[in-house]
Amino acid sequence: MGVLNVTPDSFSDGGRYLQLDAALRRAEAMVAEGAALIDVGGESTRPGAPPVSVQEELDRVLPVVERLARALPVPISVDTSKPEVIREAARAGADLLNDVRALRLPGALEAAAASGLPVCLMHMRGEPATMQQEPVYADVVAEVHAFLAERVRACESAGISRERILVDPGFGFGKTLGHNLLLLRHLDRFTDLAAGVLVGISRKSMIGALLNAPMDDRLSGSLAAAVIAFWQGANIIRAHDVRETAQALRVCAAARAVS
Ligand code: 9MG
Repeated sequence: MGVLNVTPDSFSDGGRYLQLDAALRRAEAMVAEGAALIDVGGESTRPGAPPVSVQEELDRVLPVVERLARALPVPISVDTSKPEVIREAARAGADLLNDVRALRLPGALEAAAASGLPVCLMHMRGEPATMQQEPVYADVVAEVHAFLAERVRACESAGISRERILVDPGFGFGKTLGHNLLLLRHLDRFTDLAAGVLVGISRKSMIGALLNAPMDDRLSGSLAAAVIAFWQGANIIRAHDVRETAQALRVCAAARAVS
């Protein structure tokens, strides 16, 4: 899954039309590099990132989703928590809803169920602004698993069947480095919950902390984490460096295919 951020700082070269072209070019490049899915997001989930209004998120995301859905041969995922964006993105041609709040905002579950689209439910402790303030768990793997199991049940009650659900432990979302490592080490425990497991570890601060490396020097660490996640049962890896990630995963898949 290639990451396509459509926040103002991601394509800063002019007005919305130029940004649309730039977003399409970036998405096409990721598909050429091996992305099987493109994740479009209009609101940053980085710690401390400012919230975005519904209208602003719609304005950022919808034209891109419409354009990519027509132009690309791969499914388009939309990274959003807002019911209004879920509804409009589905109309615009989105194929997957990726929600870091696991459809907990009022109306989000109903909007997702009505869309008929598959969903990715991610675990996050707190909100992006505060989530990294000393998160505490007695047993992070058990607690994240229980949270995701509850959200899967909520989806099923709302009419979203298990075959349409992916789960994601939410690396870096309200977790210390130790919590993230435990989740990675025991990722296979999450494969019993739904149709698949999605993870996003690419360039995250856990890689930076382990390697003492800035954002632009986290490729090797991100690839190591992607390989571990894949080997532990992850089906979809959300990544910025698509070419390198796809190559690493092809090697893993080949090794797993032989007996
Ligand atoms: C939007 N976004 C940022 N990080 C993410 C992650 O780790 N997983 C998912 N599903 N979405 C993410």
